[in-house]
Amino acid sequence: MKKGLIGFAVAAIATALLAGCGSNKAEISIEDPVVRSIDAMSYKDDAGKYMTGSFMTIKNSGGEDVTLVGGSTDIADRIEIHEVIDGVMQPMGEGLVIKAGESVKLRMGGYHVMLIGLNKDLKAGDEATVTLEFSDGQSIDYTAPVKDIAMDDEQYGAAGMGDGAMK
Ligand SMILES: [Cu+2]
Repeated sequence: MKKGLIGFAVAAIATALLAGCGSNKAEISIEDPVVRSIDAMSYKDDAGKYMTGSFMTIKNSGGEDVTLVGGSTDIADRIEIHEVIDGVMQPMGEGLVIKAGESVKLRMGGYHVMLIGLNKDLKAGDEATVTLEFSDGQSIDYTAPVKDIAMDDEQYGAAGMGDGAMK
């Protein structure tokens, strides 16, 4: 009987906690962000401007799904949200959904934030600040270290964005 009461109390507290953080909005956090350093030999797009990817885990600890729809940064003309399908990267027209209570990992060869038309060199050891915009109107800034990230077997963007890009 006593055990049952304690169990009930624990369940009630857990419910209260869930109700508290599971408010009916998205609560977004950015974890372990990085920006890939650029290699002047291989990272030109068709316009002759540099681009690179940014990777991180986006966590939504709130009670509503939210969609990453875009962003901006001082160091590039524009930002796109990309995915890689069959080795080809392409913009996600609908954005990237982060479900309530879940995390989505952005990584080489998968979802990523693309910084297009870089206006400066990005070398390992630099930092880059990026603002991400979400469907509910929130925008979140993050400052990420720039790192050398090797190509992996996933052939990130090997055939993407036209000839000569992201090889
Ligand atoms: Cu991309």
